[in-house]
Amino acid sequence: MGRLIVVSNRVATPTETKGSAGGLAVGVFGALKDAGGVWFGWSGDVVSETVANAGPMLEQDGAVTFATVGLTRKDYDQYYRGFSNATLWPVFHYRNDLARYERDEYAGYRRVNAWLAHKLVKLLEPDDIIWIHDYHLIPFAEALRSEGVTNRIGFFLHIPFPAPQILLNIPPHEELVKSLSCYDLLGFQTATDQQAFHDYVTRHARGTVSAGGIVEAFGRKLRTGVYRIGVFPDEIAEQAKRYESRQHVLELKQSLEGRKLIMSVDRLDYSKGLVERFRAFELLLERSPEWRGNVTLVQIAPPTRSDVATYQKIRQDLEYEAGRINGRYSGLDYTPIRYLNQQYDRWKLMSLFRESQIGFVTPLHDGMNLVAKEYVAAQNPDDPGVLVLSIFAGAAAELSGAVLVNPHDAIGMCEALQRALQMPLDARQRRHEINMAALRENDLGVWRDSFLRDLRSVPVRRSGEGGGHK
Ligand code: ADQ
Repeated sequence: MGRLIVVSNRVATPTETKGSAGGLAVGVFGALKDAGGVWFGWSGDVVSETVANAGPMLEQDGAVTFATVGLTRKDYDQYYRGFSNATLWPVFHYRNDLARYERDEYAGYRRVNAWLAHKLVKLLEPDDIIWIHDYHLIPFAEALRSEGVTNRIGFFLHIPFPAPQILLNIPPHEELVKSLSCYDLLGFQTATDQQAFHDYVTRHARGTVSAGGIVEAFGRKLRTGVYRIGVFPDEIAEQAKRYESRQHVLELKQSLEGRKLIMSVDRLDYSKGLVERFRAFELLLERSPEWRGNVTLVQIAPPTRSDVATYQKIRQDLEYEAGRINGRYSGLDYTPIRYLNQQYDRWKLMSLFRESQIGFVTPLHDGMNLVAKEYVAAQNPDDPGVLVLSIFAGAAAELSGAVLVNPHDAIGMCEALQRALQMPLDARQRRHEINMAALRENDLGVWRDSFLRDLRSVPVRRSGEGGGHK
């Protein structure tokens, strides 16, 4: 079996892959350790041109090499802050209104992909398989192919793939899909995302799709599949239980003074439906005075991409809403919304989930949403909380034990909160069992192993087939 090469925008450090690191880092690192290989990508540092060109920096941990490069300010601005996060991210989350398109940023995006691919070529061996992650790196395989690389290359998209009419908003949409067709295997989070890609291929690229997700387009043949990213539910359950008697949990319990607790945790991002969530909670207090003083919403949302203008705006909006609602319903000893802009230790978060009666997860669009899965896994089976989940999270397709909501329907969300707050124990336990069974059947290991199994089964190219293949 050949080595595994993983490429992602950011590379976890060897320490982050152990202990309490989040889903992807643990999942991918597990596969890297088994097969041996390289994890390649951006270090997260903005550096001078000389330093950037001197890379990659190599760090060895057993059979795994961590290979990282720094980005220059211009590359960071055009590739990361620009085309990736101000064009692709909003459009792929159906927010054309927040997207911008700048030709020079797109050129920078392609340039950085080509530069990164060139750096990786030197580290490759003939029978390596290569797994590229996410929207920052769509042109990566095309760049590798143009350097003559014939290895098997797979791509997993962590975020939604938009319906064709939405994708058309990005002027070079055809080039992007053409770049995607240079992979051997394309993985999506849900059947809806896969279908959206197929629709583009058949309606806008004169391509064909046949059984088993075989796509022919732009003179190339590739395979698509659905691989739902998961968590390791039993590990989360165990750690959440282990942490439940720690100081932070005791302090939280004491401060709630017997009030019910609704928990929400997200990166501070406009795709996560935070403003809609706050308004639904406000409506609960407005329409059901009996809950005033008796229920608290804890929203944990550390800022991300804070140098992108749209992220500064969502932060301001949310601060305004939290202040407004708290001004309206606080008492001397009661604050309805506790809004915390902080990163928390993973196991600490899980133990807080375990203390709460509701996990309130309401994205407007989300590839999967691991927080929803973590919330379920962290519950105490003897007295589980209820997951109130947006129909627009990929996770909604699997978690049929959740109370599903449309985040654009404030009254509907408010009613769902009421229902969840009053749900009897046996109904909560039944829903929890259904959700846990789904998480166990499709855990993080299944996601990783099925993607890699399918990638390994793709017929290998002959040399000379690197550029366009058929
Ligand atoms: P994200 O948009 O980051 O991921 P999500 O899937 O919820 O969304 O993952 C966030 C992770 O960060 C979770 O593991 C969560 O526990 C952790 N996290 C969030 N806030 C935290 C905090 N304050 N402190 C510590 N940890 C925190 C993208 C896509 C998703 C897709 C994932 C994985 O947008 O749709 O599910 O990738 O494919």
